[in-house]
Amino acid sequence: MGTKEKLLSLFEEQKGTYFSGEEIAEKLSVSRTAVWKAVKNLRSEGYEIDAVPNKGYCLSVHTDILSAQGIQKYLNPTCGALELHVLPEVGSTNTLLREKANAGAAEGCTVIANAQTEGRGRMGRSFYSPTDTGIYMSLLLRPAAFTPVQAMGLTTMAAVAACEAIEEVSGKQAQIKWVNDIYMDGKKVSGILTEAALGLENGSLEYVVLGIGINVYPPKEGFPQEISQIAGAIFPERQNDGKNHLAAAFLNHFMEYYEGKKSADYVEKYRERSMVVGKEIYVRSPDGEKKAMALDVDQACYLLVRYEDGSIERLSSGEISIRF
Ligand code: BT5
Repeated sequence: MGTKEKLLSLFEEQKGTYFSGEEIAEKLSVSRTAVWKAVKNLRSEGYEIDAVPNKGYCLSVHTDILSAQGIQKYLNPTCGALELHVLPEVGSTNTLLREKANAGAAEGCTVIANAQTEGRGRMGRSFYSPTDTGIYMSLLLRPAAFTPVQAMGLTTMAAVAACEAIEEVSGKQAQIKWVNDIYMDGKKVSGILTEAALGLENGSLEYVVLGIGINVYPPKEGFPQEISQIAGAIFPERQNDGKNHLAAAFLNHFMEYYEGKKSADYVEKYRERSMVVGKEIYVRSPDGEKKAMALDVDQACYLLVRYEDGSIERLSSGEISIRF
């Protein structure tokens, strides 16, 4: 770690606390000039650092920039093996992590970006990922003992973990629209994209890249028109550590399920938060839309629906819509 990174750790650990230049130099075992340069570099990256004569330097509690140091301070020991790579902007964190996985990256490698230029959704759709207001994160998993079918449960775990993280940090209730969309107050605030790589010879699971995008704050110019009726943000305005805390809370909750440290019944928790069960929905297929009643989400996270002609179908994936 360079001086700038070490200084950021110190500041993030004790946000709002003043440290004299001398104290910092001593703690980091560097010269005062090096401290001054690191402060200057952090400021150029957008960190609000107050400097007061006789008091020293202090990172403002209003600073909310995604960083490994800022996330690390909220992580539980279950996340000990995660290796965080936080970048200002990437095409897609899922694409970058798949490249890393193909090159041999270990389980726990996590790519987090402040913005994406080619954020991806399911089935070739895009995920709007503007700078500074959201979290775009991908986590590499190599669940050796999982079958590809069991790996489908990872999306369910992630959806529950995302709701729990949002509820922990915002104090507000989040809901899940089957399969993988997280809603608050009728607006989509998060989406999950799980991609698996299978071995060519035996079809075994090589790795899973679990990607999640979270709209933490409303984008500065608002959401683009195409999604302005659908998309929402968790907080109306900036919070102290909103993004770093939320990113860590998601990793904490997810890793507890993944490592089996928390009740295995994440499916029950998924059901409790389902916004479709008991509602009239429309099931989309290449032939058009069909009206149905969503009856239940079963143990394998399939959606049970009853059509108007009384027939029942068990959907494993696909598209549904709800008319509010
Ligand atoms: C998803 O797809 O919602 C999964 C999104 C996953 C994004 C993460 S970010 C980190 C990682 N890297 C990636 O490249 N991707 C993952 P889907 O269910 O197909 O929903 C896509 C649809 O949601 C779009 O067609 C829009 O209607 C809507 N949408 C796009 N951007 C949105 C946003 N920021 N917030 C809410 N809705 C959005």
